[in-house]
Amino acid sequence: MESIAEGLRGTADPLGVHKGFAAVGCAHRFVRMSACRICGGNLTEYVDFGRQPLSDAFVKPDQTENEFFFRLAVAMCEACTMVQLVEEVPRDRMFHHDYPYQSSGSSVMRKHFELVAHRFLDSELTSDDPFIVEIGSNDGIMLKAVSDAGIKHLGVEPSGAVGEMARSKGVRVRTAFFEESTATEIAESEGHADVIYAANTICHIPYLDSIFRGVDALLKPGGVFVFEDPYFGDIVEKTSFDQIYDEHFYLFTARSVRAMAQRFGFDLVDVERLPVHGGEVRYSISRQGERTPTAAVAALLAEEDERRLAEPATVEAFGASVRKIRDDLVALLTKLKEEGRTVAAYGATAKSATVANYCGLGPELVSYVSDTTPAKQHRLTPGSHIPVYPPEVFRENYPEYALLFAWNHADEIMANEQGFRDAGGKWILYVPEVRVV
Ligand code: JHZ
Ligand code: SAH
Ligand code: ZN
Repeated sequence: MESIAEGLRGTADPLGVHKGFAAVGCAHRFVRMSACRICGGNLTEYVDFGRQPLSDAFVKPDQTENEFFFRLAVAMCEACTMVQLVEEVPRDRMFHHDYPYQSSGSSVMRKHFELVAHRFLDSELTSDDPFIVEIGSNDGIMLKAVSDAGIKHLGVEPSGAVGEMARSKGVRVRTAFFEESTATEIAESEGHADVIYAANTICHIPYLDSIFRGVDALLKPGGVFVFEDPYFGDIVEKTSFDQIYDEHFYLFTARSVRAMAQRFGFDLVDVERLPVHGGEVRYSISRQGERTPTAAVAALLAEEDERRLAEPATVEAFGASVRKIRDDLVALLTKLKEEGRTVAAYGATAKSATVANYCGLGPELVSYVSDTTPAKQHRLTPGSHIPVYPPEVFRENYPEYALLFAWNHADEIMANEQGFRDAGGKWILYVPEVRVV
């Protein structure tokens, strides 16, 4: 894989046809990379976003020299259909003591995770010694309610600063990456878990074989492994290509998750579509034969077949829609600049790294990004070097246009920023298409 990946580095047309490689045994416009990270099957590359920085590496203004870049491109496995990145960023470059993303920055997400906690408390924790483990517990957004209910729990979270925030809310956290050895240690020292839960974390972990062995070591008989992540079906439907960045190594479908679960000795027993983060699916997984899959599993698999979600033509069409959004967005922002309009952005999201770097946006087109996260403020966005300021800067002097990078939180943000609208401000959205509202 490395040699082909190297060969494509610095391509002039990142999303275009790699003509030099078109003869690699296929009729489609793709390059065949080597092996699927899940099953070892052949990978077919479809969409290439070119050179990209770490999406959450907000840089100090005097430290722009040493940024890390990698080639961001998406491939699909010809055997198990898992959609995945072709280059893996080492985990400790992304998730370290100062990892800046704080889950609790959105009131909608706080409510979402409180409901998740209560669902487990109400219907999954039926054993004598209930125990829930969360992988990627971040600032404790979900486990806080479990802790408040007095239920035994443990968050496994490698990023130190957010782990500390969780501890300050009364949540127990082990600062570590979850993998087979961590799970075995937890099982030995704390006992086995009724529920292992992860939100927006499993798709971040390339080594899922180790994760499943760890789940097997840690889960009680009859226990359940539940995870929710961005759904490739929504990404294709909405052309939300900004869900593709370093941290999102996998883009799951029910089909690919079921194949993965079966490969590792588990069954996919339930799926639930979720509206959060632009569209996700919550997958429930149990050891093979322990639970009966719900009708929702069969229904989502059938829907994916009907939509031809795993067909090369679908993924190629997605690539074409991505290029259209890029062209439309660049044209709009260029026009606004020529007209002398003021344009800022809202939400220094990880997602926006792909938008800004793929579309070539910088401070000349978007003067700053407003964001509530202290660890991002007064830094520059990765690769694109747009300054990040606290929302007071936005409110004290509204721009004429605001590019909504946190479009997944649109309802919450637009309600909180009614003053911007009242002052004549307009939002720019680019998912599912570029428009001004
Ligand atoms: P938000 C991160 O993605 C990274 P991002 C990660 N890979 C992932 O999967 C998801 O989270 C879960 C700010 N904000 O949630 C806070 C305001 O300023 O879309 C955040 O910086 N005002 C783990 O970064 C950003 O916007 C507000 O009112 O794409 C939102 O980031 C609100 C609501 C948010 O995730
Ligand atoms: N569950 C929260 C946080 C998502 S952010 C939410 O949905 O909002 C992803 C989190 O996973 C980060 O805090 C990151 O540090 C953590 N993480 C990344 N790799 C991990 C691993 N191997 N084990 C446990 N946590 C991990
Ligand atoms: Zn595969």
